[in-house]
Amino acid sequence: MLQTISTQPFLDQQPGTSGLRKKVSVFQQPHYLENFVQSIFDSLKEFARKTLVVGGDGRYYNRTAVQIILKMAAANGFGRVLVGRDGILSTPAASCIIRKNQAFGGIILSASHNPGGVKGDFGIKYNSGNGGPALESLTEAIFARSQTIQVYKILAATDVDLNKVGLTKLGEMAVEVIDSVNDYAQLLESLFDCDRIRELLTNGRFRLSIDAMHAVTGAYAHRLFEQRLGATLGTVQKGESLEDFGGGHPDPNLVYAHELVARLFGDNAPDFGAAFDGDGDRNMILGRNFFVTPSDSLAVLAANAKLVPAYRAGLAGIARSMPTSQAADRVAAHLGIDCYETPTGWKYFGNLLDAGKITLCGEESFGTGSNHLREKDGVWAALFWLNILAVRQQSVAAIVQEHWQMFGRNYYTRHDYENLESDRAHALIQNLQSLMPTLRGKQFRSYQVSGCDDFSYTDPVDGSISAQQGIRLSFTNGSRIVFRLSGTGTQGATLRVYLERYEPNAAHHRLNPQAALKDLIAIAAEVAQIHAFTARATPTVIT
Ligand code: VG1
Ligand code: CO
Repeated sequence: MLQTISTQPFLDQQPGTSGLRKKVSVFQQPHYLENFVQSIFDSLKEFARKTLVVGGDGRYYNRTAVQIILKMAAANGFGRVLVGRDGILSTPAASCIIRKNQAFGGIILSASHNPGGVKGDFGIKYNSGNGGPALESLTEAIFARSQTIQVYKILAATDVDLNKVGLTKLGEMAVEVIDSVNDYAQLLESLFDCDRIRELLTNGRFRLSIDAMHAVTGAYAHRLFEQRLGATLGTVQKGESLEDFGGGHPDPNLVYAHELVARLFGDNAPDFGAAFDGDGDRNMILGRNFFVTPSDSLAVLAANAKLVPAYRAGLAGIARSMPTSQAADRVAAHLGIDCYETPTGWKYFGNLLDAGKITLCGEESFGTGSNHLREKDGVWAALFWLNILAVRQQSVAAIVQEHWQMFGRNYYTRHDYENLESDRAHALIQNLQSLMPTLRGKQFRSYQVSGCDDFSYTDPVDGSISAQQGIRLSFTNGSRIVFRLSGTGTQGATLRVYLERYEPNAAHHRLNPQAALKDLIAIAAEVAQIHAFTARATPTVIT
């Protein structure tokens, strides 16, 4: 039975960098999720009888939310929903399913790398028919709608059984429960030289270690690395997906993936390690005793793309988010292709990918991807690296060091000050904005400021403008400091400070990045008065 339920707007439903993310308890308020879902549907046009994809990273509240969304999709007139078994789809798998089935769009339930569980975070976002996150114009329309919403539509029906693959009906709407892994695994296998990767993984010498962090990639990693590519059982650690990620913080970086880091930097370390985040779109790449920064990873993948069957014909172009290091720019210049600089967030790559202007893209925040999907893709990045290793038969460290010799090294680090009082964080940014016009030409230690601006992006495909995307401080020697506030947190504010220095001389390529960037770190603190504004002596996370 179709029900039209009266409701009142919640005023805080503004999507951030990647959808609406809040504490689980916020989503559990009566009507909260329903309001947002109806706001999505009200902002879309002509979807009657079309196909919607639904799935999430399996965190607490995923099951409840999926059932609500199915009943609302039926009540709003979708013809068919494709839903992952048990409501599970990694973010890249959801993107794959939308594209493969030419669906109208999809709803992805995830708060990505944020902790899960009853006390953790939950999130929801809409992806369009290209498989990518909704563009800003749409997320703004959804937010505007959420502020005036009066009613939502839902079918009164019993829950759909999502345990088994197969077809059922919900009112007039078909519900197809699909295997969460198949199509995605097939797509990835079509991109890489799987025979060579299999040879590498089964030669008895090479050792691989994957950390799924008790999040969504467990099933995907078991299937691909162990079952399909022959890695020994046990290669995938923490492969069991848990609603609270085992109490962990499923963020694949040096701080939160410390067990994998300990393994790769310990005695008898494996040759290659990778970890993925809550929803499977982020990756961290490690070699034996070696950490590959995400910015370097993008550059190395681009420089070696021709070793991978799917990219053998070469790259159309590369894009990176603005705070990502300029290592990829050097590869693009070398290859004679364009390099685009976009605001933070994967949605800004979509138009460039759709228009065929780029083939690879990436972010410093452990995100790498290509035109095979419209989301970043953790497992894809690990396979790309394995393909390169299988062909080049060198260690990760040797490949990256050779890369630096050829292109120079972009020393890079990000300092996060998490959970700040929101007013303090905004005051710091406002202060920087007011300083901007005065900084040009100023000398700090051996660094002279060549420019300072608040990054504004004009999309080269649709001409849309996104302003105030982060304050950039550039220096005459090519170094940069970027300041911006996170748009994915659910508590207080997080200040991110991104630091980068270019070092052409190979004799100076073996420094610890924190030491190599010491002066810039001090300049950032001085210019932005970080300690005064945040009342913090040190960052909470350094990556
Ligand atoms: C962060 C990252 C950004 C990434 C976004 C979503 O955003 O910095 O690069 O695209 O998370 O990633 P912010 O606004 O907190 O800096 V995910 O894996 O959370 O979907
Ligand atoms: Co993620």
